[in-house]
Amino acid sequence: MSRLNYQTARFLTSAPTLAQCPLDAGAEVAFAGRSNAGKSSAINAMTQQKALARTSKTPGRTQLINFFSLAGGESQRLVDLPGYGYAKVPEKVKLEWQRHLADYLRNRQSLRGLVLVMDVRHPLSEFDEMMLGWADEQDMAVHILLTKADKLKSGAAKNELQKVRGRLREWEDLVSVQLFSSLKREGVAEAQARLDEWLLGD
Ligand SMILES: Nc1nc2c(ncn2[C@@H]2O[C@H](COP(=O)(O)OP(=O)(O)O)[C@@H](O)[C@H]2O)c(=O)[nH]1
Ligand SMILES: [Mg+2]
Repeated sequence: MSRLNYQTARFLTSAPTLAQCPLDAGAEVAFAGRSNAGKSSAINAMTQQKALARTSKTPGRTQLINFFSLAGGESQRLVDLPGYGYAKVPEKVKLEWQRHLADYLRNRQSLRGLVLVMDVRHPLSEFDEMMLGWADEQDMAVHILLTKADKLKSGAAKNELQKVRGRLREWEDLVSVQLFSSLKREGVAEAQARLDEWLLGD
């Protein structure tokens, strides 16, 4: 059982830039991932809600930073960062997103950790590496969800997990990795336990 009740997550507000984010107090955890990796589905699975974060077959639409608060208060928040890497977005717009993302990751005081959502079949993309680079700069803890694990046989999924862990061994103090499936609701408790640590400050 998680200590925080993730089911109580409610939409708080959206912000296009760091300057428009809610008051930088309390604690928050941000979810990032390549468009279509399964980030919205992972947030919905973790909060046991069907449509808290929108899931979409036309990825890349959300360019806003979306905030959700837990337990009716504003002191613990989940943050849905804009998906990145959507090919049909013009280069200029992409660079603008990157700037806002970097600004948020570098300057948000209440940010306790980053959940990086990757499709288990295509982990550690160039964009994921960029996020890991920014997190490393800040000594920011990262928890990687290798999602859509249901798309692989169990042995193959475990193999991927070991491969990704191996490649990130250098950062094992800050980075943890797990398998996840929103469809099968696998890995939810493990991910919630990590968020508990961050949001409750232990
Ligand atoms: N099989 C399977 N499909 C998933 C899973 N998570 C997401 N998807 C599908 O992948 C697509 C993109 O998911 P979405 O959550 O919108 O991705 P986002 O763009 O990263 O927010 C949708 O069609 C989802 O139904 C999963 O764990 N298993
Ligand atoms: Mg999404």
